Amino acid sequence: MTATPKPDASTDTVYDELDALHVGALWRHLSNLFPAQPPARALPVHWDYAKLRPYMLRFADSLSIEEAQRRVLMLINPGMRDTSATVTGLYAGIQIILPGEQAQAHRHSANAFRYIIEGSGAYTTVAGERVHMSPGDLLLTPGWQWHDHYHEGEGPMMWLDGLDFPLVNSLDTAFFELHDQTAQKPAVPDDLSSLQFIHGRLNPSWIGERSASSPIGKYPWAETERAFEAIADHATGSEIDGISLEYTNPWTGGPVMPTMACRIQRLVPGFRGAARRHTAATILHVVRGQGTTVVNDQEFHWGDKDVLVVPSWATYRHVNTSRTDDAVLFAYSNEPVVKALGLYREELMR
Ligand code: GTQ
Repeated sequence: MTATPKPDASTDTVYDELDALHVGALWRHLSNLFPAQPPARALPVHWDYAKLRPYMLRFADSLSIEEAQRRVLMLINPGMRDTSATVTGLYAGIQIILPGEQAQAHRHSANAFRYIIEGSGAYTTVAGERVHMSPGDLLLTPGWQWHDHYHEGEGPMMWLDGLDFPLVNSLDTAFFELHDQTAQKPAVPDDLSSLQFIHGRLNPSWIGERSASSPIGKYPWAETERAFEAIADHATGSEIDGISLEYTNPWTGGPVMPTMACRIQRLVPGFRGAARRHTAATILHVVRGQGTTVVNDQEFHWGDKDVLVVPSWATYRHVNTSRTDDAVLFAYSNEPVVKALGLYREELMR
């Protein structure tokens, strides 16, 4: 007895009929939906700051801050154009503001920070606190806090914006509001949160409210430098990331925001890092120095102020190519999200 042959599913219209019913057949999607390893959606990318800077200045000349609201060039990963992400869950942009310009007050549910690249004399007002900016400072704007920027100094001021909007948007949790005033009125003394909280392990005990994000408006470069100088060459640091220090939330000792961890890394002259991969996605900004980062066998040669992306599960290692000068990298990642969800894995490559 011969078995009746099954109808050839691929030649009839059954899948179109299912599609119209909003139904899919798992057997046709199994390997896409359950890849053996994280698919490389985000590509490793390097942005040369020297190439971007002329465009920043050109738009500063030709586009008013009122028109733009924020004058920012977005660093978009070629593998993630549909979401304007720089890497999974994260975004980086370069913002420029000129003397006398006021960037409109607004707020959004996405968390944000700024890492100051060049210029002086601007401040951002975050929830009524004016936070003054200098190169190397890290400024936080946790989700839903009003923020606006003003430049009262001279010359253009530029900084790196880091936001988690690709994650927030993917969760359909994005909200946005314009303030009814262009600029917020100061409600507390300038830089109050940094003055109160920055002193090592001394927290102000009278402040009872514990926020999910760090209450510190600014982690000044002077403090970062003081830490590096104190550690000096007494410690060798991590074999992968060098003398890597994490900016912390004083309430928890953990990451500065629930979705983003921020670090600063000093790679000593001639540093050759060990190779590793992990499931956190990282964005690196070169504070100063020259080096090479090898990502999945692709070599990226970086210099002052460049930006570089290391996607999830990409193998990477850092080299400081100078024999005389330190390299300093500012790094942020989605590690807190990946760890909170139990999805963190790492592997040291030997
Ligand atoms: O400065 O508030 O790069 O709201 C993207 C969104 C900067 C800002 C960005 C923003 C800002």
